[in-house]
Amino acid sequence: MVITRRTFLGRSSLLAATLASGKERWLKAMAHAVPTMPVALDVTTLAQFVDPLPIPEIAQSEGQRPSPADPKRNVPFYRIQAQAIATKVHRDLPPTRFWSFGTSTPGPTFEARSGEPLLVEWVNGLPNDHFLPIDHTIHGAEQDKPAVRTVVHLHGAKTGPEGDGYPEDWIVPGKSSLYYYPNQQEAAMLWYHDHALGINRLNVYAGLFGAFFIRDGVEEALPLPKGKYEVPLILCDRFLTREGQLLYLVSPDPKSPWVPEIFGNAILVNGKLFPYLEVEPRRYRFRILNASNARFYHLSFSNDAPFHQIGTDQGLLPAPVPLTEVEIAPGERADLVIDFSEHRGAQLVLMNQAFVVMQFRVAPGKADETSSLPTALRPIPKIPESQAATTRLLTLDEYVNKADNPVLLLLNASHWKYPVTEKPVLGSTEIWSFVNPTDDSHPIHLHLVRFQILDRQPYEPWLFQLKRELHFLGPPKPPDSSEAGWKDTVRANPRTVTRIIVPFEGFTGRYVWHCHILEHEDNEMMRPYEVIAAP
Ligand SMILES: [Cu+2]
Repeated sequence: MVITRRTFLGRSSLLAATLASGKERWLKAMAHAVPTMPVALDVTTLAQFVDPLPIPEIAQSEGQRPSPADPKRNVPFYRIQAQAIATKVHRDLPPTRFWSFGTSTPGPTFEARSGEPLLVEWVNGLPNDHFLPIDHTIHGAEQDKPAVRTVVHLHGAKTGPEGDGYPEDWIVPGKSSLYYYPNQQEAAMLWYHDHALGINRLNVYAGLFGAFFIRDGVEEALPLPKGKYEVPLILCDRFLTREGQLLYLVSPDPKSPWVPEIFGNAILVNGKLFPYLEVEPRRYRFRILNASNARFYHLSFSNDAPFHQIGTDQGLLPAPVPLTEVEIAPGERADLVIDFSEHRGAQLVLMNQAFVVMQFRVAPGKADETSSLPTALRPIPKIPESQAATTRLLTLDEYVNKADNPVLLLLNASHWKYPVTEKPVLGSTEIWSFVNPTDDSHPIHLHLVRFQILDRQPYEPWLFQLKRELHFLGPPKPPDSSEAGWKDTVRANPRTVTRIIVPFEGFTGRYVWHCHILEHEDNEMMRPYEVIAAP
């Protein structure tokens, strides 16, 4: 008999956080799930590098509207509609049905400038029925809720709470929301995506996301590759049916189809499977976004070509970091510079461990090189720990059923609906310590703010479980140099305490923090928090 999440909740104590291996459980669950599923397409049977890499179009404004912050001032107005589309992910597959913002997935890329606000009317033009499996036992997705709901969050944006895309602020087909983005922040690659409570994983899997760049003078003064030499690479993994349609896996329990994680075998780059990009033998800047539901990428070139990481979630690093592999968790961004002049006439394959991602075809001969790699990028003043007014110890909790399958994930053992417990004061700085007893790395994202990673330290989970005492098993490890900049998403690694230091700036109001594995987030690994005014 399969124990559903609901029966589990009826029988079990919520204190029974598990330490068993998440991946093993997932494989077990999949072994049961497979017979009930259509067979996924084996993408290795497809020809590789037959489609050029698409570049999402730039979002175009539809005139000006008065700013809600200052009605005497007009700001650019955009109107973006979520809608059903069909588009080819590969030359040899029929068009795939997606839900997208605009006419492509990823949706159009916003080009914004720091300090120059804009307005977006997000329109829900989707059909009334969902085409992916809703789990009505999930909080916020109960049978009485409309099947199709969207709300847009601009990940990484310092935005007022009314425009942040609170998960309960969803709208149904035929409705729209007008959101104001002040863009009072430094140059960075942000991204917009659906955030609807209880079905976020399905809406993002369906294709509802896109990139949003903020530019500023500091970055533009640097001699980095620009224009056509700066390319977004938006990664997501999917399963496809043999007919080339999106396949979202389900559990063996038809009443509760939620699965703990999805790792698709088809890695799409800007919406294409195994694309190629023709490049000149010179430097390029690649803005990489992991828009996958659950997959962590470990990207490298087939020939181990070196490259530099110059930025992370919230903008430039203090200095370029030489690498041959970059790790990027769901929600994270990596800003890379690679010099193809050392690979004239060669074909480089970007790999995710054993998976082929895409190909770069380097032209022979010589190219005009107008860029260089500065030794210093942008100063990042380190926030001293002494500046923190409060330290919060926050647990990441995973609950399993008798078959050892995860059935629920919580932050600090608290459901979404529990009263708000994290109430930082506007203008204050806090340390948040994520205590992770699980065997999964959880990418934790806080809305509104940017933060710095202090350190990660292994600890003994059982002792913490029993006595709530932290016994460390090794010294604290500072963040890697490739994540030693401003972040908005942090990998909270297994059996580790991960500490971040967060200035709460910008706005008061209700926001959320959550795990960016979307299956976790939907199944309650998300909590509201509230920035309050200083007394
Ligand atoms: Cu998680």
